[in-house]
Amino acid sequence: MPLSFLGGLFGGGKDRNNDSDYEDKKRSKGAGPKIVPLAPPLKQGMIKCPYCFNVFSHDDVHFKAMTLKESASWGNADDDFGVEDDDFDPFGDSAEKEDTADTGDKSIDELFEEKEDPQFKSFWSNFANELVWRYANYPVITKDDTRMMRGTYHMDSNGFVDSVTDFYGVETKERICPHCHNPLPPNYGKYQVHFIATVGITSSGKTVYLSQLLKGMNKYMDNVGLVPLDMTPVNKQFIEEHPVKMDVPLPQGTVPGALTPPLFYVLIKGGVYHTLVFYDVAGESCVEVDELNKYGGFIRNADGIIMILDPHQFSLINTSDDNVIHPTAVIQAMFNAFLGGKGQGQQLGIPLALALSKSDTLEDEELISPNSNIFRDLVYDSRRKGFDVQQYRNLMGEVRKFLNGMTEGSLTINAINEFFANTGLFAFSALNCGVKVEERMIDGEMKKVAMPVAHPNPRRIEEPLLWMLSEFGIIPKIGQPQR
Ligand SMILES: Nc1nc2c(ncn2[C@@H]2O[C@H](COP(=O)(O)OP(=O)(O)OP(=O)(O)O)[C@@H](O)[C@H]2O)c(=O)[nH]1
Ligand SMILES: [Mg+2]
Ligand SMILES: [Zn+2]
Repeated sequence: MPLSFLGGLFGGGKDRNNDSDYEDKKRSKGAGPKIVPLAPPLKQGMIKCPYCFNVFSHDDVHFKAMTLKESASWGNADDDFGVEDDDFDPFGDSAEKEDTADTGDKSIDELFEEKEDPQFKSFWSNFANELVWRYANYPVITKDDTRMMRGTYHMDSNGFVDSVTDFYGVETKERICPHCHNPLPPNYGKYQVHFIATVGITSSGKTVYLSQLLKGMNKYMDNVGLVPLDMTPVNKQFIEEHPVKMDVPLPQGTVPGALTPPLFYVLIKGGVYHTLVFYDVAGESCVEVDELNKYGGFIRNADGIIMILDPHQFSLINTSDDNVIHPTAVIQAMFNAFLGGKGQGQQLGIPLALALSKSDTLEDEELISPNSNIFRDLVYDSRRKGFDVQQYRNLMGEVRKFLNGMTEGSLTINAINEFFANTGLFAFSALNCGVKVEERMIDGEMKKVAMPVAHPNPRRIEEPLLWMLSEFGIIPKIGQPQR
């Protein structure tokens, strides 16, 4: 079915290889490195799974049925397979489970019994966790097995497959990837999707950054003329599970080997819709070879990378000679993840934002003036909404000067410019307040926990994302605002 009517919903993605004169990017001229082009936007109606990254047509999705039939092997009729009714449904958009009439057709009933989903199980067997999803073991409907459904897949008013009615007359909107059977949020795949991976070594500040960014998303997007929509309750859950509040312990590090479920937003501007997907990759997974094999897909498929660097990582490198991970190792590892070690003479075209975290801790740093833009909030102009190039240029110059003042910092800048054709330099504080460390009993063990000593008030936290959105062509780049 032609999907031309989806046209207006897709963003007019621009040529992201364009050059401009303010970013810290290396120009590739003449015999310079070959820039690996950005993946072209998918054809309308094609979907890239946010978990396994396979690409398939919107009408090839599978569904989780909302009808369950009692199975002899799974206990009595009241047994909801360990799933409580009020259990969290991260991707919920479905009709409630209904008691359906007994058709007397045993073979059909059997198809609607709850059972382990091998594709879902196999995907999550690679990770230290499994998605908590109430429909994980519900029956799967595919268009190839017409016994399980009435008629054919239903489409929404844009011609996009969104639901199906099962054999018993119960409708489901729980779309799943036909390859890994992970849930696709409502409308996922309908608009152009941009994947953003947040990388950096352990404790660099990725999770605190994402939690604060998500918390302020409405404000940050409104400032640049975008309307953001949460696609799933997962975003809210992520903020709740990673609290950043006065006197509340900050998140403990992300469990190595675990996959944090992707975070989804729809951004709307002038009737054009885009989908953003954020990934919080655990620190270890950004450098260790075995881990990279597992997580490589999340980096390889990124349309943009936010690399977070704790500025104290540099002093740690200078004062310790054991297993400290150099920032250049992360940059190299990402480059290898993209090109499988065949990257000689090439540069990646995707935007890479190198962002110094915890800028509040730089306030006594002698390499940085107390009047630096690093310690100033972004100022917005309500008449011209977009990514402010002038304010960014001022900041970027200062971040570069700071980094170039240290050998490791200057190596880091050289490395990003060597491997990435389009880079930006940023600095933010997710807390902008002091942190106290205390011993607390957690899960029967005494652990050190850090707690903000005042109400956290992030500074310039949105700037790397706004730069990226301007690189994606979602918001314009604007000059100096009138003050
Ligand atoms: N002063 C200050 N400390 C911060 C800031 N952001 C994070 N931190 C500290 O850094 C610690 C680690 O932050 P996380 O966000 O958990 O780090 P991570 O990169 O997700 O680490 P992994 O999950 O282990 O990869 C926090 O517990 C805080 O103590 C900040 O903006 N300012
Ligand atoms: Mg983390
Ligand atoms: Zn998949």
